Amino acid sequence: MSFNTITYTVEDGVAVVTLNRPDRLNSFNLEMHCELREALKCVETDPLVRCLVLTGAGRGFCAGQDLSDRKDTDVPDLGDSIDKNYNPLIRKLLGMPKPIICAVNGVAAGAGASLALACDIVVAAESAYFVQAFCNIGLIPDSGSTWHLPRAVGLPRAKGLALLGEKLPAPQAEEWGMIWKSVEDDNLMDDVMAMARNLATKPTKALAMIKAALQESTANSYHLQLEVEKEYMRKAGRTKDFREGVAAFMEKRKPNFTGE
Ligand code: T3D
Repeated sequence: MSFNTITYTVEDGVAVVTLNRPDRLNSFNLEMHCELREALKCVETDPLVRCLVLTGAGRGFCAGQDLSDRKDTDVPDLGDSIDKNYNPLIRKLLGMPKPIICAVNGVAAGAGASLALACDIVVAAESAYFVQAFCNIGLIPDSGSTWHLPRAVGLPRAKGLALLGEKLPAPQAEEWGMIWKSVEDDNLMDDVMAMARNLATKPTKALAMIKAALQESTANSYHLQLEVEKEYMRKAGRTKDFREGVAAFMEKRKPNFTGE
């Protein structure tokens, strides 16, 4: 599949989407939004894809909105931009019925940081950092950051990050529980791809239900969540992969999950 602002490859059940505007630190323009939407549709519908890796080309992961597209507009309707592009993107990631690993190869700023936080597992290079850059240009955190940040790091740290707009180095983001882990720069893609290939061999439908149940828990009472678990458990019990998992356990062999 050929794109201008991203690359898209599939191998061993893993789709890799690379944001590819390195001279602008992979910041978003409209074309990148459109192409990413297209790629995510492929990830969702291609049964051969069972895990997505999202990363960036060059020295940055993503610097959020391309600000050169905003410089000539006096009073832009940014709500419209959020409504048409950023919110649908974040909703697509949250609802993706397959696990998503974000390989943060360098700076993740503005909506780029929000994008990373909307993925399921974030692995960052040690030299990478996160910046809630919005306050530095008179904006507010978007693309789910005001929701994800306080839940990930607690309100006091979320406020510090969002109000100060300072760099949060990847190792500290790991220490604060904002990301899964930081790894040596040279190991980032090897570690991420090993994790992705492993996830692509797991029972994909159960993983999708795990994502959904955890997501739903944030809005539910404890008792309601027990009901949510019951319903997903019912569905999981009807999958082919569950039968395979039990059979493999009983036969003392490795399961061969097909994602069905
Ligand atoms: O507008 C809407 O639709 C609403 C939604 C908004 C969502 C948002 O994301 S708002 C936040 C937008 N992003 C930012 O404010 C971040 C701006 N960038 C920076 O603060 C810094 O570039 C970084 C902290 C990310 C990295 O700093 P540094 O020193 O490593 O790199 P640099 O020299 O600043 O940037 C390198 C190049 O990338 C440079 O271009 P040049 O001079 O080499 O030609 C720079 O202009 C360009 N670049 C970086 N970020 C952006 C960008 N160009 C356009 N837009 C960017 N966001």
